[in-house]
Amino acid sequence: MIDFDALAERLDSAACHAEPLAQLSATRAFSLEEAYEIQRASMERRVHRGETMIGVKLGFTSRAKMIQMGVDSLIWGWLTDTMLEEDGARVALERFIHPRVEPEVCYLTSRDIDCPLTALEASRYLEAVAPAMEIIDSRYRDFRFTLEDVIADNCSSAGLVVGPWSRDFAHLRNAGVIMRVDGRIVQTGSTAAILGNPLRSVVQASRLVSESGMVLRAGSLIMAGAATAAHPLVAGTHVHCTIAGLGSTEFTTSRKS
Ligand code: OOG
Ligand code: MG
Repeated sequence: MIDFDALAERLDSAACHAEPLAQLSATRAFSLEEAYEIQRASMERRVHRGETMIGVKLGFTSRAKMIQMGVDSLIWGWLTDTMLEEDGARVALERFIHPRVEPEVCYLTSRDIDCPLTALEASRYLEAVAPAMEIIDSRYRDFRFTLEDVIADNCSSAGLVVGPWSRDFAHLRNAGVIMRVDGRIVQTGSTAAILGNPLRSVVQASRLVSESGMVLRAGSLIMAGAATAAHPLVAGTHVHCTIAGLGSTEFTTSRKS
């Protein structure tokens, strides 16, 4: 039997102390189902500490991300309140191990989701959409992992910044995405890179959450997954992401102390 709590504790402690650890799968292989059990146990630790669940994130919804990380399946994890940064925030990097940033689309739900939705239904469960960036930070050494490892590690979730909300869902099918660091373009792409249309991430989130017997409460965030590969985050820089027709979001990283 796998001791889910013990493995969750190791990942949680790596996150709390910003200390990388070896891939869990190097010691003992485990299945995808077991990986989600470890993820769930690590989320329970966070909730026990007082963190609140604010939504879910999808990962590997774009080819660019799958290629960058060498994996080929959609994954999902949880977002908590301590991960959320204000738009325009100054983000301290000390709490991360080797953070990266990636441009995303974030949805806000208007109703509880407890069953798989079709694309047509999905938009009726949405309140708003916003340009966003995710800060990912693998707890594994060298940012290297198997699919099972990264799922256990709550899909590298570490932070997110969400821009202004709007209700313009339709044109997001193929909107240009530009991410800049200190004014220099570091990634460009299209929201079409996210499952062909980021609304499909809502469909997938509804399926994954309901299949695991959970409910995504009204007012939750759904991070649709990165439109491009991720970019390393360094101290003392300004990071800006624009999605055509939707708006932009930004943050700065504090200088090394
Ligand atoms: C896993 C998380 C993937 C995305 O948007 O595709 C992800 C990772 O790359 O470490 O968040
Ligand atoms: Mg992401």
